[in-house]
Amino acid sequence: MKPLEGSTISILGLGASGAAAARLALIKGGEVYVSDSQVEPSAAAGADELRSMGARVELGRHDLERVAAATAVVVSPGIPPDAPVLQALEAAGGGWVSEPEFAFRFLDGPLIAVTGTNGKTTTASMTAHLLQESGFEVGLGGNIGAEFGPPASGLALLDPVPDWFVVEVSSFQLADTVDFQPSIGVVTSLAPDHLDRYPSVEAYYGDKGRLFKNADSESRWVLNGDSPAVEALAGDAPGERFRFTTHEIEASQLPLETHAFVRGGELFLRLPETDAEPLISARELPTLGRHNVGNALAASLTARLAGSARLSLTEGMKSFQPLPHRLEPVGEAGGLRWVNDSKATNVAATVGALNSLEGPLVLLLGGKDKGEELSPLRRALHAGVRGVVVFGEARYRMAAALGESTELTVADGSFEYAVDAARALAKEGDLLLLSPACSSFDMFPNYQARGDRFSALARGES
Ligand code: UMA
Repeated sequence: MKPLEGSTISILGLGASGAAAARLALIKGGEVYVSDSQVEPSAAAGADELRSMGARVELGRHDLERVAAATAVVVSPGIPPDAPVLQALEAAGGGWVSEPEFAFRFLDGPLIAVTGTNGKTTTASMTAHLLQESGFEVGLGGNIGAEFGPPASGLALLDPVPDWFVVEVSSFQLADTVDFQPSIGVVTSLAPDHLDRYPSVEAYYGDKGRLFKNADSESRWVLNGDSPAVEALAGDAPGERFRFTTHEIEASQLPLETHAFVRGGELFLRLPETDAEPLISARELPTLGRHNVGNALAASLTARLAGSARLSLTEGMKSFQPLPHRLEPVGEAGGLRWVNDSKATNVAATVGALNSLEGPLVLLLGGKDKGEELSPLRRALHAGVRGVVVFGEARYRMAAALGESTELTVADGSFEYAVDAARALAKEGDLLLLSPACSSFDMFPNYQARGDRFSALARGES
């Protein structure tokens, strides 16, 4: 008998999560009702396939009676707890679970769950890559997005079952977990975020903290040792803690509870009762920036705990492909090191890039103006920033915000014209950084197209 035979499963939302959860529920024998408040949700194209598999799919409304009568309700992460359907369900005495919680019930192998405000996608991808390089079969997915892997429910259908599941989980997905229990849980960083959905930072951290809800003595936790907020999140949860720090630490001063660190520009691991193991020099990492050193330490520590050998970690780190459009080194045309950070579509992301890169660099800033407060950009301009070129719709407001804090060019022309202006400001060996702090829609269909154009110029294409 299939595990969900005789059960009715109601899936709220027909995006990537809803479609994957519905497939899983159908294959496991459940009677499935999928509903979405929109008439044309993002995965509407999959509705016919789900119907052909036996699901009842309703677009444009949720039938609360059906939802409330289900054995289990699976909610998509984009549906906030104050959505009318959840409010009504709560009022009717019903509960719901998140999509990764539902998937977890069918994951037939050990799970690494990676969360954190920043760095979770790179860390999850690198962990999966390092494990693969060590000969493990890995299923990578979750919040990470379709470009890199399926939702957790898609992983639950992998055949054969991989040696490890590596799942990126967001706070929205941790929110409605019950039994979710990773073998290894990773927290890359913690900072205020998503305050459009959460009433307070504490509420956001509260959902992140659910990673530790089912901790037991077998649990292993990889934690950012530089973040008191991460430490507080773990609290007194049971399990063994492994911490990484991006600070340079002298051998004599290395705290016992630090297991991944940097010494003399080199990344090291040191597991309990073993000597320190050198991995790779920070300069040899294919990823750029200080925060990516932290991500590499987190990923290598996690992969080591999951069974990777040291030598394969070193090889794996060298062969890791940086994620596209995120501080991605893309070429060296004109003696400059071109860095595509086109995914930085808001001020905070660009400030993060600047904090992470020492320079010398020339920054390309601009695009469609989202009306954000721009003063943090001015404060983030450090001594390594040789100059800034502002372009696109936001250029005049950017120029006004930066004032005379840097060598500034206002590019009144095309994207290519702006890139040429940046080249003119730069000196041999500089980083040419596209980290625009704006969306791309004034000049491109999306941030990927903007990054692709920049990468083509970096390769010397016209
Ligand atoms: N909807 C209803 N009823 C409502 C409100 C909304 O039916 O009352 C519907 C919407 O019309 C929509 C669906 O619910 O069709 C919501 O879908 P979704 O937003 O959950 O989208 P998915 O395609 O399932 O994508 C989600 C994650 N999106 C969000 O958390 C917002 C994806 O993360 C994730 O890759 C995917 O599940 C698979 O796990 C994206 C993301 O931006 C990449 N995540 C945030 C982040 O990383 O910061 C959290």
